[in-house]
Amino acid sequence: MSAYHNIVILTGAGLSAESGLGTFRGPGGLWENFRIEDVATPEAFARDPVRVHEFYNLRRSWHKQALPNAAHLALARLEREHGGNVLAVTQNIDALHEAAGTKNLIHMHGELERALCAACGTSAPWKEDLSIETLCARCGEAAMRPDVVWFGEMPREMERIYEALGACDLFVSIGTSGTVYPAAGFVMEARAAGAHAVELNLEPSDGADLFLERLEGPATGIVPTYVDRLLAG
Ligand code: BV8
Repeated sequence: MSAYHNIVILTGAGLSAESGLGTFRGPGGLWENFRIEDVATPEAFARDPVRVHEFYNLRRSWHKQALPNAAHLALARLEREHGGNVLAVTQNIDALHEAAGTKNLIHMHGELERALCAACGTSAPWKEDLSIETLCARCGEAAMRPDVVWFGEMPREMERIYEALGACDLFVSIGTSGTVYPAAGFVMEARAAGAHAVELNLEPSDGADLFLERLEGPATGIVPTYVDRLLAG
C-alpha cells in the first residue's frame, strides 16, 4: 500500500511521444510546422475553418496508428492496484490513456476523437475527417468543429480538477513542458494543499523548480519505475 492516498497525475504530449504522436515544443514539435494562431484558436477557425479541419484531420490520421506505450499502461496499473484515489488529468487529446485501461480520467483540453456542433452544442464520437460540409446528426447544421479546447477557450472540468488538487497528497506531472496555463499552475495548487510534487519528464520543464522531486528520462522508462516504487509503498 502506497504512502499516498489521493494522487493527481497531470500528463502532457511527452507521455504519448513514444507512441509516435508528436509533441508541440522541442525538436520536430507541431508548433515548428504550424502556428498556434493559424490552427488552434477560435479566431483561426472563424477565419479559415478549412485549414483548421486539415490540421485536426492530419492529427486524427496519425492517431489511428498510435498505440498506448509502457507509460500509459503503468498509469492504468497504478489506478487498478493502488488502494486510494488516482485521478489522471490529461492535456492530451489522444485516447491512449483509455486504450491502456485508465478509467478515472479528465481530458481538460478535449478529445480529438469527438466532434462538437457549434450550433447546438452536441458532442459526438468522431474518428473520421471533419469538414465545413459535415452536418450535425442532431440539428442538421453544418457547424461541426473538433471537440478540443483552443487557446483562449476555457479548459474542461476545472472545478473538479481544482477540488482534486486541493485534496491530494501526491501530484505527479508527466511529459509536459509547463508552458500552457492553467495546467502549468496545478503544481502550486497541489503544493498549497500540502502535497508532495514530482516531475517525470525527458528534461526539466519550465516549472521544474516548483517540484520537490524530479526523475528525468523517457516516459516509457521512468513512469513504470516510478509506479513500481509507489505500489511497493
Ligand atoms: C485559458 C488542445 C482562460 C488543442 C491545447 C495564465 C492563466 C490562464 C491562461 C493563460 C495564462 N497565460 C497565458 C494564457 C493563455 C493560454 C496559454 O497558456 N498560453 C501559453 C502558450 C502561454 N492558455 C489558454 O488559452 C487556455 N485557456 O486559460 O482560458 C479563460 C478564462 C476565462 C474565459 C475563457 C478562457 C487553454 C489552453 C489549451 C489550449 N489547447 N491543446 C490541440 O491539442 O490541438 S494546448 C497544447 O499545449 C496541448 O494541449 C498540449 O497538451 C499543451 C501543453 O503542451 P505539452 O503537453 O506540455 O507539450 P509540449 O510539447 O509543450 O511539451 C512536451 C514535454 O514532454 C516537453 O517538456 C518534453 O521535454 C517532454 N517529452 C518529450 N518526449 C518525451 C518527454 N517526456 C517524457 N518522455 C518522452 N519520450
